[in-house]
Amino acid sequence: MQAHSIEPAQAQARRDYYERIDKQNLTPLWEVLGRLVTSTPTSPAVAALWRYAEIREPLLEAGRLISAAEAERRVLVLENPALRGLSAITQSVYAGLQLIMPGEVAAAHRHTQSALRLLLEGDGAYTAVDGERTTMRRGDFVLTPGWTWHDHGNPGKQPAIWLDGLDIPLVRFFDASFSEHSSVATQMQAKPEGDSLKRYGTNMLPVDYQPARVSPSPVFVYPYERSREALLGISHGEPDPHLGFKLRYVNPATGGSPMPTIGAYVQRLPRGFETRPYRCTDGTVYVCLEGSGYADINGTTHSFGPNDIFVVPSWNTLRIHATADTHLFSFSDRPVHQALGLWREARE
Ligand code: GTQ
Repeated sequence: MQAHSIEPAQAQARRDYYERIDKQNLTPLWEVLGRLVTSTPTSPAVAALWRYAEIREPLLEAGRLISAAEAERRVLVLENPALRGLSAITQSVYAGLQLIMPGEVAAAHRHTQSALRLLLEGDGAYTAVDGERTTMRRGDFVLTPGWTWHDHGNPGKQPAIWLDGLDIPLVRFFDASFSEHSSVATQMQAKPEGDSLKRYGTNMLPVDYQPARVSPSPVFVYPYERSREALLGISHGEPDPHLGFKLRYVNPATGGSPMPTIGAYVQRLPRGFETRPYRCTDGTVYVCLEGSGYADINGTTHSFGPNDIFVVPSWNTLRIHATADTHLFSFSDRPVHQALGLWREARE
């Protein structure tokens, strides 16, 4: 509402009126319109960074306080400091750090929420999706698409820690959560490990395969070894001034995002490179896989190193200064913005 000057009597009459209609669950739009329809996004989320070195010990402590079996999923949720209590790192996206101790399993279940994993430490743990196991190594990006059965385990000797990314807040917004437990803790291995990667992840598809219109990737793992090789292979010539050398993970059968609600990306910033100011509507979670640097988010600088995680809310201005050759994994709800015609970016 524009600032019109009004008589005190008129102001009082309006207040009385608001009070009367309030009892009927009515409210005047003209008092709130400016806050509803903003000229640019005004996310209540704030930028934040979690230093791996500072959260690793508390996470391992959880390993002594509660078993994976008791917890079902032993996870510390990374809550946006401005959205405490909502289990959300942005308005639409959830992130957490999951710990599985040697010999433990996290029992099979499925839910409509889509999930990704990014292994940070403890090579040798696995995630099984619909009867196929994937052994994870650091930096591997693993999918558990909505409504797929999944369980995790750690046959190794070291604690396994990975980043979980889910669309929990988005599914909550749509009131569309369904879940169920499996009758078995650990799924039968219906297929040999690597089966889906061979069928769908080598620039070929099963001859009669037809992806559904909205379908997650049939590939459940994007090994870091391959993504890393791709990044190194394209790192010649001039990096994009805003993004460096950046690739997006795709559903190889459609070219779309790995899962309908979650997009994922990996980028390389050469040592000394400084990105130009960049904004986009998809609030994004970043994880440093290699290197180090400074993320300047809306004018506040956060230093980061390996395994550190930071969040850049919608329409915050991001600049990254790499102080070593740096690889950043990131994920967001960009596919949803794009499907709904809402996605925007601005490059200065
Ligand atoms: O591993 O299935 O961080 O269901 C949150 C919910 C992980 C999982 C989370 C989950 C999972």
